[in-house]
Amino acid sequence: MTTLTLVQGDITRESADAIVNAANSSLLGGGGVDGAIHRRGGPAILEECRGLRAGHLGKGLPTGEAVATTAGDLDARWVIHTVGPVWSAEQDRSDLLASCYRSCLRVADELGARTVAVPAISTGVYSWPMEDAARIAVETVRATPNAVAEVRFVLFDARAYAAFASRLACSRT
Ligand code: AR6
Repeated sequence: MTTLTLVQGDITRESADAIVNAANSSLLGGGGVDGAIHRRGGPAILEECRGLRAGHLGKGLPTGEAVATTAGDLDARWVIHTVGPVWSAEQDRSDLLASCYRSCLRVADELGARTVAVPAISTGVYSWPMEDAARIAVETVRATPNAVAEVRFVLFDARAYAAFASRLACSRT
């Protein structure tokens, strides 16, 4: 049984078996969580990402999928990189966002990670509305069978924390 927990803060300060990165398909870095992870995690993460791009991920990591690398200097064993969908008002991309969480849990299981810290994927640069993203995140983790003991959502600000807290409360009833 997976326990879902919430903390407000910077995900790069967390201690966990695996830390999820809200990456882009290039796996070569960016802003937001991605920038922070590469800054604090150091060059070993980027080096391994480059290796993935030179190998089986030559075209990049598709949206909704996930892949693990070392966590470098972070207080974790692995970073699990996933690529969220860009929010679209015209097209329902919810399943791709749900797929990010499912893929991360599958990779975490394969690694044997027991604690996983996860950001609110797609809610920054990719503009997904926070309440809807929280609903998808919580529902998907609850509905996905896995061996992870704790999925810890790490929310950057009070608004994101409140959205996840209210969704977590809903799904308990
Ligand atoms: N710790 C926890 N949450 C954070 C942190 C942090 N250090 N920094 C930002 N957030 P984003 P996306 C929150 O933009 O929307 C990058 O350039 C942020 O407030 O990191 O999936 C990638 O390379 C927001 O709620 O990810 C991609 O190109 C959430 O984390 C693109 O952004 C996600 O924001 C991915 O965009």
